[in-house]
Amino acid sequence: MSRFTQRSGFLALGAAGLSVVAAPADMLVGGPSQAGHQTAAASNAPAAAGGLDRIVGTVGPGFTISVSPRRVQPGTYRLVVRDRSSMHNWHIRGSGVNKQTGIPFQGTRRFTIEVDAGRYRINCDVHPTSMRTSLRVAR
Ligand SMILES: [Cu+2]
Repeated sequence: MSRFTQRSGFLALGAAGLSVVAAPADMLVGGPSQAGHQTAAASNAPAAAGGLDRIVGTVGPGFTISVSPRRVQPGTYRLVVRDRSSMHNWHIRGSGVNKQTGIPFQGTRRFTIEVDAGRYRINCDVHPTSMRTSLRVAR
């Protein structure tokens, strides 16, 4: 719970335009450098407040699970998960990433993820075979 609060604080700073100050040092060294440049957009997708491109995951209210976009380039992203059901969850797993919402949780959760080339599996843990999709990461 405290981790979620910290994330929210980080987002609030980003919305105020202070994301460069708030960015962790490792993003400035190893990331795609979006956080380090205020003037030029480093990627071809629209940047959200905070300087990172967004990946949006949605689950529910029915037996549906999705991610948008379904393909991105390697890099660091703001992941926004809209969990619209108390009987499903949204769970992404792959190289360096393992993020999920709670099954009874309903609402929006935000994460920062760094993805490498490859496929990231997304599913509901209650219905892993019938509710699944994937995110493809490629240059
Ligand atoms: Cu489910």
